[in-house]
Amino acid sequence: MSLKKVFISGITGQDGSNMCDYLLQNHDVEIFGGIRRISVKNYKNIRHLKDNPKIELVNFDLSDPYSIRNAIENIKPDYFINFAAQSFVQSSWDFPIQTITDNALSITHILESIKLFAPKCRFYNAGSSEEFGDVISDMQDEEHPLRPQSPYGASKCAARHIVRVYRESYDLYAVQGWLFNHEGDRRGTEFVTRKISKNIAKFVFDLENGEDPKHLELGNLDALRDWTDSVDFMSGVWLMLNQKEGPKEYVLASGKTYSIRNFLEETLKHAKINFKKEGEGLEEKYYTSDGKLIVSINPVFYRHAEVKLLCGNPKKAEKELGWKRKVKFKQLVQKMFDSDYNFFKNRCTY
Ligand code: NDP
Ligand code: GDR
Repeated sequence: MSLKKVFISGITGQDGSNMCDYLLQNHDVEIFGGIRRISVKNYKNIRHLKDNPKIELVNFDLSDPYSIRNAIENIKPDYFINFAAQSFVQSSWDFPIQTITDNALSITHILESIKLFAPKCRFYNAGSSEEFGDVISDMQDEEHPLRPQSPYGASKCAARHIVRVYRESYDLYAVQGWLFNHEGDRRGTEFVTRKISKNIAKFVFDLENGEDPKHLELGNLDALRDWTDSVDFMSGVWLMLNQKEGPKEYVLASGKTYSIRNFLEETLKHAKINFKKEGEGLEEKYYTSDGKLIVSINPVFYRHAEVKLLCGNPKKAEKELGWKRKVKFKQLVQKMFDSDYNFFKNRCTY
Protein backbone atom coordinates (compact mmCIF):
# COMPACT_ATOMS: atom_id res chain seq x y z
CA MET A 1 0.00 0.00 0.00
CA SER A 2 1.35 3.46 -0.85
CA LEU A 3 2.25 5.78 2.03
CA LYS A 4 -0.07 8.63 2.98
CA LYS A 5 1.17 11.93 1.55
CA VAL A 6 1.38 14.84 3.99
CA PHE A 7 2.03 18.36 2.71
CA ILE A 8 3.49 20.66 5.38
CA SER A 9 3.79 24.35 4.57
CA GLY A 10 6.04 26.49 6.76
CA ILE A 11 8.43 23.54 7.14
CA THR A 12 11.39 25.83 7.87
CA GLY A 13 9.55 27.37 10.84
CA GLN A 14 9.15 26.14 14.40
CA ASP A 15 5.92 24.14 14.03
CA GLY A 16 6.50 22.85 10.49
CA SER A 17 9.85 21.35 11.45
CA ASN A 18 8.48 19.94 14.72
CA MET A 19 5.53 18.38 12.86
CA CYS A 20 7.95 16.79 10.41
CA ASP A 21 9.92 15.22 13.27
CA TYR A 22 6.71 14.10 15.01
CA LEU A 23 5.36 12.38 11.89
CA LEU A 24 8.66 10.71 11.02
CA GLN A 25 8.97 9.35 14.57
CA ASN A 26 5.36 8.17 14.94
CA HIS A 27 3.75 7.53 11.55
CA ASP A 28 4.72 5.94 8.26
CA VAL A 29 4.11 8.83 5.88
CA GLU A 30 5.71 10.63 2.96
CA ILE A 31 6.26 14.34 3.59
CA PHE A 32 6.22 17.21 1.11
CA GLY A 33 7.57 20.41 2.66
CA GLY A 34 6.63 23.76 1.13
CA ILE A 35 9.47 26.26 0.84
CA ARG A 36 9.49 29.73 -0.67
CA ARG A 37 12.14 31.73 -2.47
CA ILE A 38 14.05 33.95 -0.02
CA SER A 39 17.36 35.82 -0.39
CA VAL A 40 19.23 33.75 2.17
CA LYS A 41 18.25 30.14 2.86
CA ASN A 42 17.23 29.49 6.44
CA TYR A 43 17.13 25.69 6.65
CA LYS A 44 18.44 25.61 10.24
CA ASN A 45 15.35 23.82 11.61
CA ILE A 46 15.32 21.13 8.91
CA ARG A 47 19.04 20.61 8.33
CA HIS A 48 18.91 17.29 10.19
CA LEU A 49 16.29 16.05 7.67
CA LYS A 50 18.32 16.95 4.57
CA ASP A 51 19.04 13.41 3.38
CA ASN A 52 15.83 11.80 4.58
CA PRO A 53 14.27 9.98 1.60
CA LYS A 54 10.77 10.43 3.07
CA ILE A 55 10.91 14.20 2.60
CA GLU A 56 10.70 16.21 -0.58
CA LEU A 57 10.94 19.99 -0.66
CA VAL A 58 8.45 21.69 -2.98
CA ASN A 59 8.16 25.30 -4.17
CA PHE A 60 5.28 26.96 -2.37
CA ASP A 61 4.44 30.56 -1.56
CA LEU A 62 1.22 31.64 0.11
CA SER A 63 1.17 34.85 -1.91
CA ASP A 64 1.38 33.01 -5.23
CA PRO A 65 -1.89 31.18 -6.05
CA TYR A 66 -0.20 29.28 -8.92
CA SER A 67 2.38 27.76 -6.60
CA ILE A 68 -0.46 26.65 -4.28
CA ARG A 69 -2.43 25.17 -7.16
CA ASN A 70 0.61 23.44 -8.68
CA ALA A 71 1.57 21.84 -5.37
CA ILE A 72 -1.93 20.49 -4.68
CA GLU A 73 -2.70 19.46 -8.26
CA ASN A 74 0.62 17.63 -8.70
CA ILE A 75 0.92 15.95 -5.30
CA LYS A 76 -2.76 15.39 -4.43
CA PRO A 77 -1.89 15.10 -0.74
CA ASP A 78 -3.92 13.07 1.78
CA TYR A 79 -3.23 15.75 4.41
CA PHE A 80 -2.36 19.42 4.06
CA ILE A 81 -1.03 21.06 7.23
CA ASN A 82 -0.71 24.81 6.79
CA PHE A 83 1.84 26.22 9.22
CA ALA A 84 3.05 28.91 6.82
CA ALA A 85 2.05 32.44 7.76
CA GLN A 86 3.11 35.97 8.52
CA SER A 87 3.30 34.81 12.12
CA PHE A 88 4.66 37.86 13.99
CA VAL A 89 1.83 39.88 15.59
CA GLN A 90 3.94 43.04 16.02
CA SER A 91 4.77 43.16 12.29
CA SER A 92 1.13 42.87 11.31
CA TRP A 93 0.62 46.60 11.95
CA ASP A 94 3.55 47.37 9.60
CA PHE A 95 2.50 44.85 6.93
CA PRO A 96 -1.29 44.61 7.21
CA ILE A 97 -1.90 43.78 3.53
CA GLN A 98 0.77 41.09 3.47
CA THR A 99 -0.66 39.67 6.70
CA ILE A 100 -4.19 39.45 5.32
CA THR A 101 -2.96 38.13 1.95
CA ASP A 102 -0.76 35.41 3.45
CA ASN A 103 -2.92 34.43 6.42
CA ALA A 104 -6.45 34.73 5.03
CA LEU A 105 -6.67 35.17 1.26
CA SER A 106 -4.19 32.34 0.68
CA ILE A 107 -6.39 29.98 2.73
CA THR A 108 -9.14 30.53 0.17
CA HIS A 109 -6.69 29.63 -2.61
CA ILE A 110 -5.63 26.47 -0.76
CA LEU A 111 -9.23 25.41 -0.14
CA GLU A 112 -10.23 26.08 -3.76
CA SER A 113 -7.36 23.91 -4.99
CA ILE A 114 -8.21 21.16 -2.49
CA LYS A 115 -11.85 21.29 -3.63
CA LEU A 116 -10.82 21.00 -7.28
CA PHE A 117 -7.88 18.59 -7.18
CA ALA A 118 -7.88 16.67 -3.88
CA PRO A 119 -11.35 16.79 -2.27
CA LYS A 120 -10.53 13.90 0.10
CA CYS A 121 -7.48 15.77 1.46
CA ARG A 122 -7.73 16.60 5.18
CA PHE A 123 -6.79 20.24 5.78
CA TYR A 124 -5.49 21.83 8.98
CA ASN A 125 -5.02 25.57 9.25
CA ALA A 126 -3.08 27.09 12.14
CA GLY A 127 -5.50 29.19 14.15
CA SER A 128 -4.49 31.24 17.15
CA SER A 129 -5.46 32.42 20.62
CA GLU A 130 -4.93 35.92 19.13
CA GLU A 131 -8.40 35.44 17.58
CA PHE A 132 -9.88 35.84 21.11
CA GLY A 133 -8.02 39.16 21.50
CA ASP A 134 -9.86 41.46 23.89
CA VAL A 135 -11.03 38.58 26.07
CA ILE A 136 -14.28 38.56 28.08
CA SER A 137 -13.41 35.70 30.47
CA ASP A 138 -10.38 34.58 32.49
CA MET A 139 -10.17 31.32 30.54
CA GLN A 140 -10.91 30.96 26.86
CA ASP A 141 -12.46 27.90 25.27
CA GLU A 142 -14.01 27.00 21.91
CA GLU A 143 -17.13 29.08 22.70
CA HIS A 144 -15.26 32.33 23.40
CA PRO A 145 -16.16 35.08 20.88
CA LEU A 146 -13.61 36.23 18.31
CA ARG A 147 -12.46 39.76 19.31
CA PRO A 148 -9.07 40.23 17.58
CA GLN A 149 -6.84 43.15 18.52
CA SER A 150 -4.35 43.17 15.61
CA PRO A 151 -4.32 42.73 11.82
CA TYR A 152 -2.74 39.34 12.58
CA GLY A 153 -5.63 38.31 14.85
CA ALA A 154 -8.16 39.57 12.30
CA SER A 155 -6.44 37.58 9.52
CA LYS A 156 -6.74 34.35 11.52
CA CYS A 157 -10.44 35.08 12.24
CA ALA A 158 -11.08 35.59 8.51
CA ALA A 159 -9.31 32.31 7.79
CA ARG A 160 -11.42 30.56 10.45
CA HIS A 161 -14.64 31.65 8.76
CA ILE A 162 -13.50 30.63 5.29
CA VAL A 163 -12.38 27.20 6.58
CA ARG A 164 -15.84 26.69 8.14
CA VAL A 165 -17.64 27.88 5.00
CA TYR A 166 -15.70 25.40 2.80
CA ARG A 167 -16.19 22.61 5.33
CA GLU A 168 -19.96 23.15 5.40
CA SER A 169 -20.48 24.06 1.72
CA TYR A 170 -18.38 21.33 0.12
CA ASP A 171 -18.18 18.72 2.87
CA LEU A 172 -14.39 19.06 3.07
CA TYR A 173 -12.43 17.81 6.09
CA ALA A 174 -11.09 21.26 6.96
CA VAL A 175 -10.32 22.43 10.50
CA GLN A 176 -8.56 25.29 12.24
CA GLY A 177 -7.41 24.66 15.81
CA TRP A 178 -6.99 27.48 18.33
CA LEU A 179 -3.41 27.05 19.46
CA PHE A 180 -2.20 29.16 22.36
CA ASN A 181 1.43 30.35 22.46
CA HIS A 182 3.95 27.58 21.97
CA GLU A 183 7.67 27.86 22.20
CA GLY A 184 10.92 25.91 22.19
CA ASP A 185 14.48 25.92 20.94
CA ARG A 186 13.30 26.40 17.33
CA ARG A 187 11.26 29.51 18.17
CA GLY A 188 12.11 32.61 16.11
CA THR A 189 14.31 35.06 18.01
CA GLU A 190 11.88 37.97 17.54
CA PHE A 191 9.29 36.29 19.83
CA VAL A 192 9.62 37.30 23.45
CA THR A 193 10.45 33.92 25.05
CA ARG A 194 13.30 33.12 22.67
CA LYS A 195 14.47 36.74 22.75
CA ILE A 196 14.80 36.36 26.53
CA SER A 197 16.41 32.89 26.50
CA LYS A 198 18.95 33.80 23.82
CA ASN A 199 19.93 37.19 25.25
CA ILE A 200 20.18 36.02 28.85
CA ALA A 201 22.25 33.01 27.74
CA LYS A 202 24.62 35.37 25.91
CA PHE A 203 24.70 37.67 28.96
CA VAL A 204 25.81 34.76 31.19
CA PHE A 205 28.28 33.50 28.62
CA ASP A 206 29.88 36.96 28.26
CA LEU A 207 30.10 37.37 32.05
CA GLU A 208 31.81 33.98 32.34
CA ASN A 209 34.29 34.96 29.66
CA GLY A 210 35.19 38.36 31.12
CA GLU A 211 33.34 40.27 28.39
CA ASP A 212 31.13 43.28 29.07
CA PRO A 213 27.60 41.88 28.51
CA LYS A 214 24.99 43.82 26.53
CA HIS A 215 21.68 44.42 28.25
CA LEU A 216 18.32 43.29 26.83
CA GLU A 217 15.47 45.65 25.90
CA LEU A 218 11.88 44.46 26.23
CA GLY A 219 8.37 45.92 25.94
CA ASN A 220 5.27 45.22 28.02
CA LEU A 221 6.17 42.81 30.86
CA ASP A 222 2.59 42.73 32.23
CA ALA A 223 0.97 40.81 29.35
CA LEU A 224 -0.18 37.33 30.37
CA ARG A 225 0.38 34.36 28.09
CA ASP A 226 -0.37 30.62 28.14
CA TRP A 227 2.83 28.86 27.03
CA THR A 228 3.32 25.24 25.95
CA ASP A 229 6.21 23.41 24.29
CA SER A 230 5.55 23.37 20.51
CA VAL A 231 6.60 19.70 20.42
CA ASP A 232 3.65 18.85 22.71
CA PHE A 233 1.13 20.41 20.31
CA MET A 234 2.06 18.35 17.26
CA SER A 235 0.22 15.22 18.39
CA GLY A 236 -2.83 17.42 19.13
CA VAL A 237 -2.83 18.78 15.58
CA TRP A 238 -2.51 15.26 14.15
CA LEU A 239 -5.39 14.08 16.39
CA MET A 240 -7.53 16.96 15.10
CA LEU A 241 -6.81 15.75 11.57
CA ASN A 242 -7.73 12.15 12.36
CA GLN A 243 -11.00 12.38 14.29
CA LYS A 244 -13.38 9.46 13.93
CA GLU A 245 -16.34 11.82 14.16
CA GLY A 246 -16.37 15.44 13.26
CA PRO A 247 -14.35 17.22 12.04
CA LYS A 248 -14.44 19.49 15.08
CA GLU A 249 -12.13 22.34 16.08
CA TYR A 250 -10.34 22.43 19.44
CA VAL A 251 -8.34 24.69 21.75
CA LEU A 252 -4.84 23.43 22.58
CA ALA A 253 -3.32 25.17 25.60
CA SER A 254 -1.66 24.53 28.96
CA GLY A 255 -4.48 26.03 31.03
CA LYS A 256 -1.96 28.17 32.98
CA THR A 257 -1.00 31.78 32.47
CA TYR A 258 2.19 33.69 33.28
CA SER A 259 3.36 37.25 32.70
CA ILE A 260 6.34 38.09 30.51
CA ARG A 261 7.96 39.22 33.78
CA ASN A 262 7.44 35.69 35.20
CA PHE A 263 9.20 34.20 32.16
CA LEU A 264 12.08 36.66 32.47
CA GLU A 265 12.57 36.09 36.22
CA GLU A 266 12.33 32.29 35.84
CA THR A 267 15.03 32.47 33.16
CA LEU A 268 17.26 34.64 35.36
CA LYS A 269 16.80 32.19 38.25
CA HIS A 270 17.62 29.20 36.07
CA ALA A 271 20.67 31.08 34.72
CA LYS A 272 21.78 31.52 38.36
CA ILE A 273 21.95 35.30 38.07
CA ASN A 274 21.42 37.10 41.39
CA PHE A 275 19.23 39.95 40.23
CA LYS A 276 17.56 42.98 41.74
CA LYS A 277 14.70 44.93 40.24
CA GLU A 278 14.28 48.72 40.40
CA GLY A 279 11.63 51.16 39.10
CA GLU A 280 8.19 50.72 37.60
CA GLY A 281 6.62 51.01 34.16
CA LEU A 282 9.00 52.39 31.53
CA GLU A 283 11.64 52.83 34.26
CA GLU A 284 11.61 49.17 35.31
CA LYS A 285 15.14 47.74 35.25
CA TYR A 286 16.89 44.53 36.25
CA TYR A 287 20.48 44.57 37.56
CA THR A 288 22.98 41.98 38.72
CA SER A 289 23.82 42.14 42.43
CA ASP A 290 27.01 44.06 41.52
CA GLY A 291 25.09 46.64 39.49
CA LYS A 292 25.34 45.53 35.85
CA LEU A 293 22.21 46.36 33.83
CA ILE A 294 20.50 43.19 32.55
CA VAL A 295 17.10 44.40 31.27
CA SER A 296 15.47 47.74 30.56
CA ILE A 297 12.19 48.73 28.90
CA ASN A 298 12.03 50.23 25.42
CA PRO A 299 8.59 51.51 24.34
CA VAL A 300 9.40 50.58 20.74
CA PHE A 301 8.43 47.00 21.69
CA TYR A 302 4.97 48.06 22.90
CA ARG A 303 2.03 47.32 20.57
CA HIS A 304 -0.69 49.58 19.18
CA ALA A 305 -3.15 47.32 20.97
CA GLU A 306 -2.26 44.58 23.42
CA VAL A 307 -3.92 41.26 24.13
CA LYS A 308 -3.69 41.50 27.93
CA LEU A 309 -4.60 38.00 29.08
CA LEU A 310 -4.55 34.60 27.43
CA CYS A 311 -5.30 31.41 29.29
CA GLY A 312 -6.73 28.54 27.27
CA ASN A 313 -9.04 25.80 28.44
CA PRO A 314 -7.83 22.53 26.87
CA LYS A 315 -10.46 20.31 28.61
CA LYS A 316 -12.44 19.52 25.46
CA ALA A 317 -9.32 18.43 23.51
CA GLU A 318 -8.14 16.39 26.50
CA LYS A 319 -11.51 14.64 26.85
CA GLU A 320 -12.50 14.13 23.23
CA LEU A 321 -9.12 13.78 21.49
CA GLY A 322 -7.21 12.28 24.40
CA TRP A 323 -4.52 14.95 23.97
CA LYS A 324 -2.27 15.89 26.91
CA ARG A 325 0.78 18.13 27.17
CA LYS A 326 3.95 16.82 28.84
CA VAL A 327 6.24 19.81 29.39
CA LYS A 328 5.46 22.29 32.17
CA PHE A 329 6.34 25.99 32.31
CA LYS A 330 9.59 25.70 34.31
CA GLN A 331 10.85 22.83 32.14
CA LEU A 332 10.15 24.89 29.03
CA VAL A 333 12.12 27.85 30.40
CA GLN A 334 15.01 25.54 31.29
CA LYS A 335 15.01 23.79 27.93
CA MET A 336 15.13 27.09 26.04
CA PHE A 337 17.86 28.66 28.17
CA ASP A 338 20.01 25.50 28.17
CA SER A 339 19.76 25.16 24.41
CA ASP A 340 20.85 28.77 23.83
CA TYR A 341 23.59 28.63 26.46
CA ASN A 342 25.00 25.42 24.97
CA PHE A 343 24.96 27.03 21.54
CA PHE A 344 27.25 29.85 22.73
CA LYS A 345 29.43 27.45 24.70
CA ASN A 346 29.90 24.97 21.84
CA ARG A 347 30.47 27.71 19.29
CA CYS A 348 33.37 28.87 21.43
CA THR A 349 35.08 25.48 21.43
CA TYR A 350 35.37 25.34 17.60
P1 NDP B 1 7.29 30.53 12.27
O1 NDP B 1 7.38 32.01 12.17
O2 NDP B 1 8.35 29.79 13.04
O3 NDP B 1 7.22 29.87 10.82
C1 NDP B 1 6.49 30.46 9.78
C2 NDP B 1 6.73 29.65 8.52
O4 NDP B 1 5.93 30.22 7.47
C3 NDP B 1 8.19 29.68 8.03
O5 NDP B 1 8.53 28.42 7.53
C4 NDP B 1 8.11 30.69 6.88
O6 NDP B 1 9.08 30.45 5.87
C5 NDP B 1 6.74 30.38 6.32
N1 NDP B 1 6.21 31.46 5.50
C6 NDP B 1 6.05 32.76 5.84
N2 NDP B 1 5.52 33.44 4.82
C7 NDP B 1 5.34 32.55 3.80
C8 NDP B 1 4.84 32.65 2.47
N3 NDP B 1 4.39 33.80 1.97
N4 NDP B 1 4.79 31.53 1.71
C9 NDP B 1 5.24 30.35 2.20
N5 NDP B 1 5.76 30.19 3.44
C10 NDP B 1 5.80 31.29 4.24
O7 NDP B 1 5.84 30.22 12.89
P2 NDP B 1 5.39 29.04 13.87
O8 NDP B 1 5.97 27.77 13.41
O9 NDP B 1 5.59 29.47 15.28
O10 NDP B 1 3.81 29.04 13.64
C11 NDP B 1 3.21 28.19 12.68
C12 NDP B 1 1.78 28.65 12.43
O11 NDP B 1 1.04 28.61 13.64
C13 NDP B 1 1.63 30.07 11.90
O12 NDP B 1 0.48 30.09 11.08
C14 NDP B 1 1.34 30.88 13.15
O13 NDP B 1 0.64 32.05 12.80
C15 NDP B 1 0.48 29.90 13.91
N6 NDP B 1 0.47 30.00 15.34
C16 NDP B 1 1.64 29.95 16.04
C17 NDP B 1 1.62 29.96 17.42
C18 NDP B 1 2.89 29.91 18.22
O14 NDP B 1 2.82 30.23 19.42
N7 NDP B 1 4.01 29.50 17.67
C19 NDP B 1 0.34 30.02 18.17
C20 NDP B 1 -0.83 30.05 17.33
C21 NDP B 1 -0.74 30.04 15.97
P3 NDP B 1 10.53 31.18 5.85
O15 NDP B 1 11.41 30.30 6.67
O16 NDP B 1 10.84 31.18 4.41
O17 NDP B 1 10.36 32.54 6.45
P1 GDR C 1 2.51 36.81 20.53
O1 GDR C 1 4.04 36.46 20.84
O2 GDR C 1 2.30 38.20 20.10
O3 GDR C 1 1.73 36.33 21.72
O4 GDR C 1 2.22 35.88 19.25
P2 GDR C 1 5.27 37.40 21.20
O5 GDR C 1 6.28 36.51 21.82
O6 GDR C 1 5.70 38.24 20.05
O7 GDR C 1 4.66 38.40 22.30
C1 GDR C 1 4.14 37.90 23.53
C2 GDR C 1 3.92 39.05 24.48
O8 GDR C 1 5.17 39.57 24.90
C3 GDR C 1 5.11 41.00 24.92
N1 GDR C 1 6.47 41.55 24.78
C4 GDR C 1 7.28 41.39 23.73
N2 GDR C 1 7.10 40.72 22.57
C5 GDR C 1 8.12 40.69 21.69
N3 GDR C 1 7.99 39.99 20.55
N4 GDR C 1 9.30 41.35 21.92
C6 GDR C 1 9.51 42.05 23.07
O9 GDR C 1 10.58 42.64 23.28
C7 GDR C 1 8.46 42.06 24.03
N5 GDR C 1 8.32 42.61 25.25
C8 GDR C 1 7.11 42.28 25.70
C9 GDR C 1 4.17 41.32 23.75
O10 GDR C 1 3.68 42.65 23.88
C10 GDR C 1 3.12 40.24 23.91
O11 GDR C 1 2.18 40.62 24.86
C11 GDR C 1 2.65 34.55 19.21
C12 GDR C 1 2.90 34.19 17.73
O12 GDR C 1 3.50 32.91 17.68
C13 GDR C 1 1.61 34.17 16.93
O13 GDR C 1 1.88 33.64 15.62
C14 GDR C 1 0.60 33.28 17.66
O14 GDR C 1 -0.62 33.26 16.96
C15 GDR C 1 0.40 33.74 19.09
O15 GDR C 1 1.65 33.70 19.76
C16 GDR C 1 -0.57 32.86 19.85
